[in-house]
Amino acid sequence: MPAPDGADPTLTLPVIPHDIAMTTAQLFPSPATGNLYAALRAAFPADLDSIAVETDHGLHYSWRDLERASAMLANLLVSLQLPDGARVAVQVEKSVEAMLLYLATLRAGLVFLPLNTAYQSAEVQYFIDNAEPAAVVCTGKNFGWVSKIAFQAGTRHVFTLNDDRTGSLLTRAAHCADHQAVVPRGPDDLAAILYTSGTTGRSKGAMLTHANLLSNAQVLKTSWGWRSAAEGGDVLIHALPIFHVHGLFVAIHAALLNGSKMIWLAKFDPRQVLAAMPRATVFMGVPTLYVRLLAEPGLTAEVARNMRLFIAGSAPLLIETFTEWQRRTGHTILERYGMSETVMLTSNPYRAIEGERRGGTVGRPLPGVRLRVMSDQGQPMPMGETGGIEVAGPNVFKAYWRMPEKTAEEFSADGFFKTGDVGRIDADGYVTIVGRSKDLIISGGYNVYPAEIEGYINELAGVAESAVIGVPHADFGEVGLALVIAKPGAAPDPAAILASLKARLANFKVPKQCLLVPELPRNAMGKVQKNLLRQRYGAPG
Ligand code: MCA
Ligand code: AMP
Repeated sequence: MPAPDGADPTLTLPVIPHDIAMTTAQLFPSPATGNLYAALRAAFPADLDSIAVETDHGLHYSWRDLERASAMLANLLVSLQLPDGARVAVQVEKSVEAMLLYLATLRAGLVFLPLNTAYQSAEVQYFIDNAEPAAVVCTGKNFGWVSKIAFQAGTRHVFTLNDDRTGSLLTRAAHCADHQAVVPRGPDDLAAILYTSGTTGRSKGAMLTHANLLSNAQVLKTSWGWRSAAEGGDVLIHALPIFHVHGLFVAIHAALLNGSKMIWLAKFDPRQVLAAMPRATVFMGVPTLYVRLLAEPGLTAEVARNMRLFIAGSAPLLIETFTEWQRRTGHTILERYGMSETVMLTSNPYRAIEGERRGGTVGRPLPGVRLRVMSDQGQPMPMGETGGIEVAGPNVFKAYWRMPEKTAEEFSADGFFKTGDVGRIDADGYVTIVGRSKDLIISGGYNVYPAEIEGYINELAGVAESAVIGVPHADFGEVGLALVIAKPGAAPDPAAILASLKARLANFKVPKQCLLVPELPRNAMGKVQKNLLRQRYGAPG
């Protein structure tokens, strides 16, 4: 239906005059090349002995190392004779070997399921019970409890992998051949499942296909002007965790698909990033990383002189951070927007000819992405007006794992995915995200669903009910604040509430503060009015 002002609310802007909105058929000329790994491998440089990854521990991995080691790991996985579509769940610390395990899972035609290392047993139990992985890889120190959960759920194979290149996975793979024929996969075959927390507390597994991931990687490679070796090449500073979309797909795919070296940091450390900058050209980070880099006196235009591009996303980048970064380094951060269900959706322009990088916006829909803004009643909103953001494109996931009702609920009748983000599109196509209809806190780039935390708090002795809200925070952007109503006659201790959450939940989910309150404001339907709570308690922290 046309928007009231006659403008087409569905934007697929041909802003970049390149042939990058490739069709699936172009990306996958034959079924044998349908495997994402095959496309990544095809982009390795001719000189396989050149360095692909350099770590903060002084290790160097050549492209040949990546090819051989991922073949060995893939051969190990293939030798397990797992059925088609089998899941490999992985909860390990960041290491190059963990990335190789991801590549090996693709090569073996299996489905990669990464898990945040902060998750504790109840959280891991949920994912394993829900996904029923055929193989689980965990750290040696967690083997006791993870293997117990996995074996109880019917998993037959549990391996260990530590961040110092030890563990049963590597020991077993060492006996495998270092050549492997990539298992053919079609574009619609599953490559990964990424769990995103659910608003009701139940996490949903977003099923991403080889085509979802490769089409997005191709678009980003061109949109962000990754330079070929002949143009001087690129070097990426990889400082993000590799169990979420940003570090695992956006960063790793971009570097591999461009045959670009990565400077691999096991953990984000602003000083290590600054030390790497003179030898690098691209950096990707969540806003907290930029805030922490700005706190370093060593961040100067001189140290960033060799850099070509700074990319931010996963959470809103404050305009102050955007402006201050420009002032300190002379570089304009490129902000983009995406989701686990969709990989990347929009991006500010890379090239000046395509427009300015506009702070406070997430740029325009990427080539191939259709993005529209809808009213609560499912009608297109006029240009410039605010509504729910819906998207479609080759990057949008297939379905939620074993949740057909949820999948149906979150897609419109004409196939658009309802993101739960609220925003508007300007006349020149820039998208601004102004809020979320989903009750979600994004803290330091990690998503925290209040419903899940409230569920835990409400079970504690002396608690009648609770509401968790996000409040501004200088470092993490937003953090959780728990507001708790005591049962009559009870006086639960806020510090004890936080301590018991910490014992059971991933640490980043634990609210930073807990207050006892006499009541929670409710609307006529009896629903807690979190907007009022945010107004009352949301002074910047
Ligand atoms: C750590 N802490 C946090 C967070 N991280 N609290 C709230 N939010 C956080 N994100 C707390 C811990 O609970 C702990 O508190 C204390 O900080 C120190 O923990 P540590 O792990 O040492 O923290 P850190 O190393 O300083 O980590 C901060 C970080 C990290 C580097 C900003 O959170 C991070 O890597 N964030 C990036 C997340 C990311 O990659 N997101 C992309 C998602 P205590 O001691 O009290 O327990 S992908 C995505 O969103 C999409 C789709 C997209 O668009 O990209
Ligand atoms: P995830 O659960 O990791 O898939 O998180 C996806 C959510 O992160 C999106 O729905 C947005 O709410 C948020 N997000 C990602 N990038 C941005 C951005 N640049 N600005 C604002 N929010 C963002």
